[in-house]
Formats: sequence, structure tokens, C-alpha cells
Amino acid sequence: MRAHQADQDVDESDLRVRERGRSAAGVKGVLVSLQRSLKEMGLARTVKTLPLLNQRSGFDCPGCAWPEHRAADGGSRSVAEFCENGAKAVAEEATRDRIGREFFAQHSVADLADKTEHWLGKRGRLTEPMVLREGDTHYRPIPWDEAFDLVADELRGLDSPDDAIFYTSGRTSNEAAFLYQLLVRSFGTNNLPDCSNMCHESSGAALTQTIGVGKGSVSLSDVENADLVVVVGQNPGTNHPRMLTSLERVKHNGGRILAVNPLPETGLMRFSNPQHPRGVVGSGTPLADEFAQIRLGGDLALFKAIGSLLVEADAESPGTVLDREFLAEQTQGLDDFLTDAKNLDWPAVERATGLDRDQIERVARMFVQSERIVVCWAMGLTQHKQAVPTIREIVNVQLLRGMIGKPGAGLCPVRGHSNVQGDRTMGIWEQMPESFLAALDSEFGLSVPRRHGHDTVTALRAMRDEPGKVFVAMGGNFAAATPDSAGTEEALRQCRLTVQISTKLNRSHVVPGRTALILPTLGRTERDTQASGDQFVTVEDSMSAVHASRGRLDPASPHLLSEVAIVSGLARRLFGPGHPVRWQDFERDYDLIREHIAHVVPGCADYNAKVREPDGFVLPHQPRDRRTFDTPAGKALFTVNTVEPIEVPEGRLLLQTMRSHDQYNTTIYGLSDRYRGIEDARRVVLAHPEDIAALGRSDGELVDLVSEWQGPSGVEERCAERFRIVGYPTARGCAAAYFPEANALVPRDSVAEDSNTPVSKALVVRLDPR
Ligand SMILES: Nc1nc2c(c(=O)[nH]1)N[C@H]1C(S)=C(S)[C@@H](COP(=O)(O)OP(=O)(O)OC[C@H]3O[C@@H](n4cnc5c(=O)[nH]c(N)nc54)[C@H](O)[C@@H]3O)O[C@H]1N2
Ligand SMILES: Nc1nc2c(c(=O)[nH]1)N[C@H]1C(S)=C(S)[C@@H](COP(=O)(O)OP(=O)(O)OC[C@H]3O[C@@H](n4cnc5c(=O)[nH]c(N)nc54)[C@H](O)[C@@H]3O)O[C@H]1N2
Ligand SMILES: [Mo]
Repeated sequence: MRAHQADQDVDESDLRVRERGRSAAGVKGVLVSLQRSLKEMGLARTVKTLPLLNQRSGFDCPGCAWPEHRAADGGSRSVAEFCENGAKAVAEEATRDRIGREFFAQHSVADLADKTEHWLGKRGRLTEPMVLREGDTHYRPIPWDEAFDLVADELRGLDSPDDAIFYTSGRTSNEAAFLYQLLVRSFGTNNLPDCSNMCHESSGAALTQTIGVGKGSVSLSDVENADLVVVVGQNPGTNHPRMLTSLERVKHNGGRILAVNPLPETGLMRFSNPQHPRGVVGSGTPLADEFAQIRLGGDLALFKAIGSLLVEADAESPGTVLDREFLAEQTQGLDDFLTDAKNLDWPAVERATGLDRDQIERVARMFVQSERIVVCWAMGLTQHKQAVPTIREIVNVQLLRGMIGKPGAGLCPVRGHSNVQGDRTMGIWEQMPESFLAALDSEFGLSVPRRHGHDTVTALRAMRDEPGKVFVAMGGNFAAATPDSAGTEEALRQCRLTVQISTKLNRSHVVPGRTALILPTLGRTERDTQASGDQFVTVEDSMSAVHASRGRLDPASPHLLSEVAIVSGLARRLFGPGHPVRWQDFERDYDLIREHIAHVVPGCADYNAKVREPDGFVLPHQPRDRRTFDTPAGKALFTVNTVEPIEVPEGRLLLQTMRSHDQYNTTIYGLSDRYRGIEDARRVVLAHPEDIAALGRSDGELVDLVSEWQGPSGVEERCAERFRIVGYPTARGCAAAYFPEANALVPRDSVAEDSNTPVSKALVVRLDPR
């Protein structure tokens, strides 16, 4: 199989490679954010929005899910509780550019399908509902009522509710998410794939298996007061820039930082805090005390080795390293773990990690010497075949020293989308537990289906194999974010109806089903006025803190509906009068939705009151709060995990797909990956200079990337054309290219064990000369 992705980016010829950044943020970051905001939003809107970002009376940043400082964390909120990339996210949404019916009359869908993601996104905000009728060439305006009728008719026309698929992206508010899952389950299916399936699903799976809850166990003050923070498989300088402020506080408090990454990411090395005068001058705080430049996919082996060295260190001076009391009372499976730890295969560890034994021993000593350890991770761990066992191995290491449920210690999966964790709490999951479904039934007098639904990957298979589905997306960019771009686009085109509820145009709008709808919605920054007055929504951050978010800007167009109003409008058409759920009321007053959330969602009692507290509230988390574990055994679970080294045949490299400094997932803000020194091009492949030479290629050469994957029916090859080689100090044998340009290379069926997350950080690739 050889799928060519026709891509119209021709920007690789503009590539400029500069010196890499020496430190992250600082005055340059502030300037870039202001320049972008002024250009997109103008002065008046900039002055009206940026000061409200992440403030108690303002709106939650639509960038990442890193928490704001709460009074309880001891740290005060800075005047500017945002970062360069948060400001870019706001500017992208609060732009003054608009696209309406004239734009769609001018551009056929075929014409739009030839444009890059960057071009599509830069056209501006969507302003009115549009429809692409079967056989037509252009999107045309459609009144909201007709749009809802169209969706309702198509849904009712399906043979089974399971022929409809309802995707969600992680910006959706708790209120909209709760209503959306209620609509989907009332309709009769659990087909609720979401972006989390491609993101932290592996973390959720590993943590649920071992500690009984799929969320992180730390607060912001735990991170800032740790004496060792491990940042593994994460690039906070770009993707969670406010985390750098916390890492700086760690250093200030005398703690140390260990960075584990195949790339020497600038944001992990040095930080100039733009919030401090001294950040504006000077060269910033050195961050990482130790940098382990690991091979892609080597982390399971590394943490196994650390675990084994901790056991060894304790054997040398018994009782000084392991937390014996905690281990005896609160854990299960230790004996098997200890037996396995004694038989560590060092040569295999060195091969898998690419690190030498001395460094691994040095790293393990950092663990031994620390009393409060937090391990943070993101996509560098979750998007691998062995992602779930890798995270379980981190849990092993943390359990050995009792580093959970005590101040300054714990597990910290750093979430991506600003409300991805909240969406899950509200029921956006294809396999919500029986307790949640039963609570929905009794709250609303329903009988919702119990059969698990499709996740992202199984949805892709179903859409491909069974044409004629209805696909609805609450936000996101399914066509570009998912693996196997060519296959996904074919799957979308085979749907009888595709519905995109969006703020901006993207690839998913231009690879339509037989009929397609674009339903434009309000963004986080905008005022949401309903019959009972201005509404606020609620969100949950990466550390389970739930709080309110109030938009203040005038909506991009008077014809936009809120996500809540869209779900409620659709539900009324779909279910008619007489339905047990009072859809109409919800749209009038979001407090009524929150009353139901309080009854149905665990930990949300008194929701309306608690989210009105200045800092909102923190959801309960047994291991964090009480050091107890809601697993079948009632204890935290040690696991034994086997390293399966990734085989890379001669002449190939192992490729990760990652974010540049100038994008938000599939939204491309601009073409500057400043910290990595790459400008004006995205179709680049970063590889080690010695690997480039060994492959007989040269720096700057234009190549086609061809991925090879052993599928059930033979080797699958996928090609992404015209990438420029850039010599870069990555780990040997490894390479990197940007998501989503490289998604054409990711095999749909290459997924992580136990989480079904596409393996987008370890692709075996050839660099074929053109
Ligand atoms: N500005 C901005 N902010 C964002 C986003 C964005 O696109 N732009 N996206 C949001 C979302 S949804 C998410 S999920 C997060 C993503 O945040 P990250 O996880 O930081 O995102 P990636 O760019 O995928 O970076 C993965 C990092 O892991 C490293 N890595 C890759 N493979 C391995 C490995 O095998 N081992 C180790 N140890 N490291 C590895 C890479 O070199 C890179 O530094 O950011 C969120 N925030
Ligand atoms: N190869 C590869 N693939 C990956 C990844 C990777 O690292 N490598 N990362 C994966 C990860 S971690 C994630 S989270 C997914 C992301 O997958 P998605 O969440 O599906 O993608 P986004 O690019 O975040 O979605 C952007 C679109 O959301 C819409 N939008 C923005 N704000 C709002 C809003 O407030 N409401 C509504 N309704 N719509 C809005 C806009 O139309 C915008 O174009 O991609 C995954 N795919
Ligand atoms: Mo994500």
C-alpha cells in the first residue's frame, strides 16, 4: 500500500535555519505575543482581552491545561497569568477577520481542498451556518432551523444509532460536554470518540490500572515545592509555557530538574521569566540540572533501570530508600516487581535508551537523594506502542519511595487541550463506567445504552468499512489530527453527512461527506448571552481544579450560537416535545445544566455554588487526598513490564511527529519554530548530522518521507512528499517532523497497547531522495 498525500505546501523552499534559542520566553516572547495580538485583534480588543486571561473574573485561556495559581497554592496570580502561546491562541480566536457567504460563494470546496491548513485558518472566524448539498460544488448559507432539521432527519434515517459518530475536541466547556454526551446517549449510542483518544488516553489507562484513578495526583504547589521534578516526553517551553514559571520556582526553592527528551528543547534548558524584571534582561534561570538525551521509545527501559537501582540502593543501606511502611500497607505486587528488578538486562536498557550506564546511575541517584519527587509527562510518552507499560513503570518508581499523596510528590500527566480533562469528567468517553450511566438514567428517566462505543481509531475503521455514517464533530479537526490522513479523508467522504461545529475553517470542512454542514459557534473569549442573561461556563485544568470562565468580547457574528445552544437546538428537533430531558431550559440558563451535573458527576455536589467561589474547587482524588486506592485490590498496584525494543532496520530512522512553537495542534499560527531555529517552513525533517551522512543524504536536501509498518497483511508504506532535511542535535537514530504534515505517515492500525492511541512518536521511516 502506498498512499500519496497531495499537499500543497510549497514552503520548504523558503526554509531558513538559524541558531537555536538559548533560553525560552523573556522579552522576545512578550514582544511576539503583543505583535500577534495587535495584528489579529487590533489595539482595542487586545487591551480588552489579554488582561482578563486566566484572571478570576476573566476567561480560561484556550491554550493549554496547565493550572493557574489558586489562593490555596500559596502563589499569587500574576497580573499577566498568560504566556506567548496563550496570547497567540487568544489572538487566533479573537481575530477581526471574518468569512461569510461571499467567501464560500467565491471558493468551491475543491478549491479550498487545495489550500494549506495555515491558509484556511487565517481566513478568519466563521459567521453563519453553511451547507454543502449532495452534488453541489459550494457551501451555501442555511438557516439554523433548517440545519438542525437536516441533522435530525439524517440521524433518524440511520438503521441504528450506532451508525452515528460524535467526536469531541478538548476546548468544549463542561456544560456543553455534559449536554452533548446526554444527547448522544439519549439518541442511543456511546460512540463518543475524542481528541483524548490520541492524547493522554495512555495516561488514563495506566493510572486507572495502578492507582485507581486516571488523573494526575499533584497540585501546583506540589510541583513548585518538589525537590526533584522530572520532565519526560514534554516540551513545556512551547506547549505549556506557564509551567516554566513553576519550574523556575522549583529552582528558586532549591529543587532540581531532570529532563528526559531526545531533543535538547530550549524551554527545558533555560528560562527568562517575562513576568520578572530580571527575566527581561540577563540570560535567565538554568532549568535542567541533568539532561538525559534518550532514544525515542526508550523511557520504559529507563524507568525500569531506575526502579532496579532504587531497589539496589535500598539493599545497600536497608530502609533508607524504599518507603517500607507505605509499601507494606498500601501496595500490591511488590514481590514480583522485586524479583523482576533483580534481573535487569543492562545491555538491553542501554540499547533501548541510547544512554550510558553512568548517566542512568547518576539519574537514579537524583531519585535516591530527593525527598519530594514529581514526575511530569506528555505526548513523548503517551503516543508510543508501549505507552501504557511505560507510564505504569513511572508509577512503580514513584510507589517505591511512597511518592504519592504527600506534599511535593506525585504523578503529573500534563494535559493538552484546556478542557480535555473536564470533558472526560462530564462523560465524553466511549466507555463511561456503569455508575455514571446509571446515574444518567435515574436523573433523567432515560435508559441509555451500555455497549461501549467507538474511540477515534475504531471510528476511523468503521467509517472506512461501512460507508453511510453520520459524523458530528464538536470542535477539533478530525481530518488533520488523526493518523493516516489519506485514509481518514476517504472515510469522511464516505459519510452520508458530516457536521462540524467550529470557530474557524480547517481541513475537516473541506473533505466533506455526501452532505456537509458547518455550524459556527462562540469561542471562549466571547460573551454568551441567553434568555436569562449573560452566561459563564466551567472548565477543569490538568490538576482537577474546576472553575468558571466568562467571555467578554462581542461575538464574531450575531448569527453564532453557543455550543450549548447548538446541542439543545439539535436535541429538540431530534427528540421532539415529550422527551424527558428539558432541553429548552438548559439553553436559557446554564445553572440548570449545572444542577444536573451536581447530581450525576461524582465530586460535583453543590456545583453551582462551588464554581462561584473565586478559585472554584478541586475535584476529589483518593490517592492524592487520602493515600487510598480505588483498585479492585484496594491498593496501589506494582506491575512487571517487559521492554520490547523498537526494531529499526538498516538505512531507516525512527521519526516522531511533534509541535512547532507556532501552532496549536492543527491550527498553524505562523511558520516560526523559534526555539529550534527553524523559520518559514514546516515540511522539514530534523535528523542528527552523523545519521544524515550515514544515510548518504545531506543537510538541506529535499526528500520524500516513507514510513514502513508491518501490518496484518504485509508491510504498509506511506509517503509524505518534499521534506527538507535539517541537521539537528537529536538523539542518534531518531528524527522529527511536524504534526499534522507528517500524519500521512502514521498507520491507522499502529496503536498503543491498552489505550488504542495512534503511535505517532515512533515511525520507522526512509528518507528517499527526490
Ligand atoms: N502552543 C501550543 N500549546 C499546546 C499545544 C500546541 O499545539 N501548541 N497542544 C496542546 C496539546 S493538545 C497537547 S497534548 C500538549 C502537547 O505537549 P507536548 O507533549 O510537549 O507536545 P509535542 O510537541 O508532541 O512534544 C513531545 C515532546 O516529547 C519529546 N519526545 C518525543 N518522543 C519521546 C520519547 O520517546 N521519550 C521522551 N522522553 N521524549 C519524547 C519530544 O522531543 C517533545 O519535546 O500541548 C498542549 N499545548
Ligand atoms: N501525528 C500526530 N497526530 C496527533 C498528535 C501528535 O502529536 N502527532 N497529537 C494528538 C493530540 S495530543 C491531540 S489533542 C489531537 C488534537 O485534535 P483536535 O482537537 O481535533 O484538533 P485541534 O487542532 O485542536 O482543533 C482545532 C479546531 O477546533 C476548532 N475550535 C477551536 N476552538 C473551538 C471552540 O471553542 N469550540 C468549537 N466547537 N470549536 C473550536 C477550530 O475550528 C479549529 O480549527 O491531535 C492528535 N494528533
Ligand atoms: Mo492533546
